[in-house]
Amino acid sequence: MIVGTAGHIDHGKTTLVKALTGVDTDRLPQEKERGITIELGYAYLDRGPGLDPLGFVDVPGHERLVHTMLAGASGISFGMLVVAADDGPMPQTLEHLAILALLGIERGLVALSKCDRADATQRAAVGSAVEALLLQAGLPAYRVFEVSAISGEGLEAIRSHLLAQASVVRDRAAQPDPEGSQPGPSALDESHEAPGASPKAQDASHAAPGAAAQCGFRLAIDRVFTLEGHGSVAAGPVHAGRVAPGRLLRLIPGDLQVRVRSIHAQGRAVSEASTGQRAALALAGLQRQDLSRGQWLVDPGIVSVSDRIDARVRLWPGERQGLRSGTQVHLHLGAEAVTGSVANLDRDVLLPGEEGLVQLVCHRAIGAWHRDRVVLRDASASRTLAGGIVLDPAAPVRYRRTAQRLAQLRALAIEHPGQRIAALLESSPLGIGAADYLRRQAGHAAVSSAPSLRLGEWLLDEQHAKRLMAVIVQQLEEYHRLHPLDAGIELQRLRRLACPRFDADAFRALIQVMCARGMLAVQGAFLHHPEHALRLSAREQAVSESLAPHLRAAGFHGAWVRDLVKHCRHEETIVRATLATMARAGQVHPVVKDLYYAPEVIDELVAIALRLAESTGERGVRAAQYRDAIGLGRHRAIQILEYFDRIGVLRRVGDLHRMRAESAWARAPVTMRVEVTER
Ligand SMILES: Nc1nc2c(ncn2[C@@H]2O[C@H](COP(=O)(O)OP(=O)(O)OP(=O)(O)O)[C@@H](O)[C@H]2O)c(=O)[nH]1
Ligand SMILES: [Mg+2]
Repeated sequence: MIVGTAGHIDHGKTTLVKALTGVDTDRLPQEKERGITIELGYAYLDRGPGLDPLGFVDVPGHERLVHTMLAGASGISFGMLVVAADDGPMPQTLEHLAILALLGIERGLVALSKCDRADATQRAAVGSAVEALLLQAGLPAYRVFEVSAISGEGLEAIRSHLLAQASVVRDRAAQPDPEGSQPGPSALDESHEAPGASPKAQDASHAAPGAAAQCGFRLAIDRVFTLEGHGSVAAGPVHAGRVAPGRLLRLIPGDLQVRVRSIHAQGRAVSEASTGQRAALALAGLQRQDLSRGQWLVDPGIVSVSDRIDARVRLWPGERQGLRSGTQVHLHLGAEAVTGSVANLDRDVLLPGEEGLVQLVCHRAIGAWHRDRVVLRDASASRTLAGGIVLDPAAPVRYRRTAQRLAQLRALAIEHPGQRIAALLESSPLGIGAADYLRRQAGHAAVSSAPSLRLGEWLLDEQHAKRLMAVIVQQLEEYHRLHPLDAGIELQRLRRLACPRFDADAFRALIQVMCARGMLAVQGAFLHHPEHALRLSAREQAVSESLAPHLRAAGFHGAWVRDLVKHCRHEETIVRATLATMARAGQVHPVVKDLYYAPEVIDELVAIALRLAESTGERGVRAAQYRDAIGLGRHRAIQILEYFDRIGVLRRVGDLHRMRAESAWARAPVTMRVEVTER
């Protein structure tokens, strides 16, 4: 558990932390000189053998340092508001209390400090004023303790309350250390280290630590320093997951990959740090200037960086005016602070005390994940306005206020992971990418339980899948109606006609499902309706049998209709009709008008073209090359290549006929590698 102080300047936060832990967290010379806290301070309280120490983050109370207070408070799991009994609630008492409430720090206490300076009447008056504020802020669980750092009154009560609270959250450090590293202060210990940075910790520790520890690791950097023998060190609260020395992490924003050399967690050397702890990671191959407060160290699998964040926020009830679109704000998320603006999504004005959906447009990209806490302060950074949770860290620029988009955001607000994905899929007619979804959720989500079709990496709600399939079939029938002599339509062309905004890979997988369900059929490179007339009449069958040997014998040269008529001695009209039906059925290939090739000959010609294309760096074939390879004239080589372009085997780019990545010939739908599981 990490306890964070809060409260007005000079009310005794640092003194209280020192009285509880023995550590003076004001380390900087300027702090000592001026007697005020400027940077975040850290201390740990030992809880006995085998137990994770209790962490403290001490914040400044100065009105100009609220951004520092926020960087610290966003990483804590327990709030300790300090209110001087002689002074009573003051402006930053109120603002810090609002911040604790907006950050969702529901567990905490209030220390009524300097009680040696207030008589019973005054204590009682300040006590009831504080109780009223707690109720207003929606933090009724905060217990009030009267203390004095001078007389020692009330200190023991606070200490034992904190220790009891810490054991409510199952203590991960209680488990034996697999690598047997020795606890105890060392060079990486933040409370022994000197200048240059700041701290914070948070939100994952609000949830059951066990659950969060399973997700992708991420640490919000609130403090950076260099240490002899260790190199650059980044410290901050572990929001989720766990980390061990040797692990590769990504530093974001930015694209540096770093390796963890060694770890301190809760003030001691460890072989692993996990959710809810403060950790200091020594990083290999980094300069100190590569690191700054506000960045994140994360598992490469959950990198999520964005300058556009959709969130649900509550405007603080104490605000006088509503929040309008276009309002300039300071946005605080994790240890990061960035300027930006607000756009209301579900109303024109968000009124004080109301909760609404907003898009936060940041002036630069930051790391952000689903359910991260955000706090908004006004443009001059003098007031805390609003706070809430991130719903979509990679929000769209367009269609951001449509009914469908708002339904998606409401789905993302659902707490239960299974219900959340189900509702999201229901409000996403074109489905969602599972990998993207998991990354934005920082790996903490259930996609397996969703009642959906899984199309490779794509998830599609069953009802939407049915609708999409109906549109595809309808488009295909329309195509057959307009082009009755075509065997069918090429895969991606059908996608462009039926659902151009649908993911191309997911479409391929959906077509495979439809083929498996008998809704579509595949013939060579083409899709067709299973009932698209492909059967030859008895007479045509007889004609086709007499044509077959001649077609095969014609080989690479192909057979002209007039020669076929001569050979088989049927009437020209019936020969032509038979060839047209055979072409639709994929039994002959009309390379140019009146010139037909047998399918096995075409297979061989395709194989030669693909082999040539694969052997060149440009993955394509030129007419001259192909002419030499098949031993025919240049003119015929071009005709054949152009036929391959038409049926989607190749694609012409200038003089080159390139292999198609999505060629149905190379990867016919029936043999597609996309995994399909139906649930
Ligand atoms: N009499 C009395 N004085 C106290 C008590 N606690 C703190 N003080 C004094 O109040 C002054 C301010 O204490 P700090 O602990 O620095 O206050 P702070 O809240 O940390 O101040 P900032 O960090 O600058 O916001 C110091 O001179 C302390 O000695 C107390 O319980 N009784
Ligand atoms: Mg202080």
